[in-house]
Formats: sequence, structure tokens, C-alpha cells
Amino acid sequence: MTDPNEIEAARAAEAQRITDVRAERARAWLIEAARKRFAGPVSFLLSAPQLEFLPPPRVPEIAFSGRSNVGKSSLLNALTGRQGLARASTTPGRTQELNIFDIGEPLAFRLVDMPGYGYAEAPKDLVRQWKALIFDYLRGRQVLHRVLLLIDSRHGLKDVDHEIMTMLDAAAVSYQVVLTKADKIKPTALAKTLETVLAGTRRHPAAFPEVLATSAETGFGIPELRAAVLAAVDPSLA
Ligand SMILES: Nc1nc2c(ncn2[C@@H]2O[C@H](COP(=O)(O)OP(=O)(O)OP(=O)(O)O)[C@@H](O)[C@H]2O)c(=O)[nH]1
Ligand SMILES: [Mg+2]
Repeated sequence: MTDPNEIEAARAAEAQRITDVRAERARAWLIEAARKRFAGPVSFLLSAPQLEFLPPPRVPEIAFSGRSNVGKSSLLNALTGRQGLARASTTPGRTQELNIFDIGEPLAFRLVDMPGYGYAEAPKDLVRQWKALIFDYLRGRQVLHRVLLLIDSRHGLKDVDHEIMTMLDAAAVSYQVVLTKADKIKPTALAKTLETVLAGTRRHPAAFPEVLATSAETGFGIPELRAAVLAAVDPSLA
């Protein structure tokens, strides 16, 4: 090979290959670090019916938010590998308070299982009360590092989701959309939802530019979500 263009092209291809190998190694390292972190100590701390019952804001928090019944509590259980840690149920409106979970000993960060929004059948007063609690927490918590905004793979983004996203944009709170219940639809339908949801997040400046698909039932996407949580807690790892 003597043609300078060919030599340059070969050099560029080799540089790209090295970059790809490094990125893959970093990704594998983060996934393993996240697996270890969630395999370690995890415990329920408290349920806060109002903001004044929250613990002092000492460590980063990651919140699970989304419509009622979308699978917030189930996803938290899948992430920590502990069934029954957060209470899940087929009845919408199961989680009514901010449930706080401590990760790590010494304490590294906290996960927050939130009540669902957009549950039309609940009494109006209760809906107002939940909405106030959700909005006040999401808007005002200084240690909130990232919101995981859960969306049902079968349903995509609804008006109430856009409402929360607009509020998070205004409050400059970083959030990542996570599709749940991926086991309930075919891979082709899932790919389509991923595409439309990703397009829907583009008009929201505070939305993380990557959407993850998960299933609490099969464990699909859970290692990647663990890695995303760890990177959100400690951006130096990302
Ligand atoms: N097939 C399947 N079902 C799921 C999955 N995740 C959750 N579910 C089911 O969906 C229902 C609601 O799950 P929860 O985890 O309680 O949902 P939630 O968002 O915490 O609900 P609220 O607390 O009421 O807002 C339960 O019957 C779960 O078993 C999943 O990945 N796959
Ligand atoms: Mg719940």
C-alpha cells in the first residue's frame, strides 16, 4: 500500500477501531460497577407523605416517576434485584407517598419511588394532593440528580407526560425516559415506540437524549438502566 490516500484511510479506520474498543470497555466496566453497586446493601428508609418528612438532603437522589400503573415500583425492585422491596400492585394508585430507599453502606445515593400521576379514577382531592407532592418534590429537591420518567411501551407519551416534561424543563431538572413492560409487545412494535418517544423527547431541552427500554418481568434492559443510574449519580463515571 503506497497510495497516501489509502494509507490515511487505513490509519483513520484503525483509530476508529481503537476508539470503539475503548468505548466498549468503558461501557462493560460501568455495567459491572453498577451490577456490584445494586448487589450490595439496599434498604427501605421511610415513606414521606409530605416534603417535610424527607430525610436531610445529604446524598444524590434518583426518582422514579410516571403515570399510575406504569411499573415504577416493579422497576425499582428489578433494579435492586429485590422483589417486594417497593410495593407493586395491579391496582393503580398503589404508591401514595414518596418512598425512599438507601443504596450502599456507607450511604452512596437514594432511590425515590413516587406516586403515579394521571390516574383519572382516584378522587379529585387525592389527585390534587398527589400532584402537589410530585410537582413540589420534582421542582424543589436540590439533591435530585435525575428523574427516570417511565412510559408504558404499549402507550407511548401522553399529554400528562408532556405536562411533567415541560415542568421539568422549566425547573431545569434532568430526566431520562425509560420504557417499561417491553415484554408485552413485539420487538418491531417496541422499536417503533422507541423511535416515536425519542422524537417526542427532542422538543424537551432537559430530556436525556437516550431512551432505554426495559422489562421488570424478564430483566431486559436492567443492566443498562443500572449503569445509567450510576452514571447519573456520579457523572465522572459516564
Ligand atoms: N408484564 C409486565 N408487567 C409489569 C412490568 N412492570 C410492572 N408490571 C405490572 O404492572 C402493574 C403495576 O406495576 P407497579 O410497579 O405497581 O406500577 P406503579 O407505577 O408503581 O403503580 P402506582 O404505584 O400505582 O403508580 C403490576 O401488576 C405489575 O406486575 C413488566 O415489566 N412487565
Ligand atoms: Mg408504585
